[in-house]
Amino acid sequence: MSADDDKMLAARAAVELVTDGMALGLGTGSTAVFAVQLLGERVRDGLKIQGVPTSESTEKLAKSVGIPIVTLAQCPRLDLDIDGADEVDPNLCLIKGGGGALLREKIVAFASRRVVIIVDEKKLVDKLGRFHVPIEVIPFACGSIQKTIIEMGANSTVRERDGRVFQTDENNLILDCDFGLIADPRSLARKLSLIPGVVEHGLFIDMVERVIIGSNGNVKTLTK
Ligand code: A5P
Repeated sequence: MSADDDKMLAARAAVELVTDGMALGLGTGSTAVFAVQLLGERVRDGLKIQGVPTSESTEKLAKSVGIPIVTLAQCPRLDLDIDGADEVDPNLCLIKGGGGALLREKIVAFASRRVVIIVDEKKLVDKLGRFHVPIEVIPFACGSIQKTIIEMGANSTVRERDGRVFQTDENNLILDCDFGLIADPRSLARKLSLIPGVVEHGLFIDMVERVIIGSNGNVKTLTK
């Protein structure tokens, strides 16, 4: 079984939770892609849903597979959000943002009654932090935020993609921050949110109802 097979298994289990009439959050990343494709198959078979995509790439994919798209203005509360994650700890706290979509992902998760995370087993960790925490910042504040991160005892790099500075869907920058293993993710999340110019960070605390894990051909579920 490859990681992709396990991602697909987790996505399939999450998509089975979807019923007629639901408004869904559509996540971003390679695992969420499987979920959106599977949802598209069910839509072709007659399932009636609406989706709020968490990125421009997901919006493009969702449209291509026939999922009706709505905005949060049209549909401010969603029934279920299905998304991936970069790390998951035993308390179901997450690091997200490896794909750069953490801001819209967190907004959509917050707007959702249930958040279901789909991962392969490699994403499970005892403590968050080996994956560097992505922080979305407005460009004007980038230098001073990097200095603040250093003063907090961490290092950061401005994310690049294909040799160019990466810009988010909201035209912001991402700082990938190495805090080491994070003893208290809740406290770090609070501190980061207080820094002016930080638009959002990739620590998702107390947002998740369940994590569905594809693991060597089997599906496991973690709930709180
Ligand atoms: C996108 O910004 C991220 O939060 C993704 O959800 C996360 O990086 C997981 O992506 P994969 O499913 O590709 O690992």
